Amino acid sequence: MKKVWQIAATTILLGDLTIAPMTLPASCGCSTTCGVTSAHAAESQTVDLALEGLTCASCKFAVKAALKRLDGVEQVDVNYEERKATVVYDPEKVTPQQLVDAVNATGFHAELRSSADEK
Ligand SMILES: [Cu+2]
Repeated sequence: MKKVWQIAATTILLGDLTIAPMTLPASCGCSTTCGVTSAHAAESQTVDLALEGLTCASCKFAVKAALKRLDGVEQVDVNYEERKATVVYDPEKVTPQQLVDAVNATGFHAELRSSADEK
């Protein structure tokens, strides 16, 4: 009976890993903090962008589309009233500066806002 439970636990653990355990340490830059068993899908970060140039409520869809087009962007929320975009992204694929550049390329203006101390 005990053995059955152990097998089940091992299966669940492997199921959480999106990258094979063998390849993880090589591509992982944070082995000291996360260890090999942590799933790297959970490493997403959130950043807030202050937006300028939005003239109507539908401008936010243009900003949102520009951000979503980037590889590594997982979630985008644009708040027209607050002139703010909240972006969940994979820091291994895209940088906050690239997010800003993508918005600026559409004709709007974005600036990084520190969201770390708002948590
Ligand atoms: Cu508009």
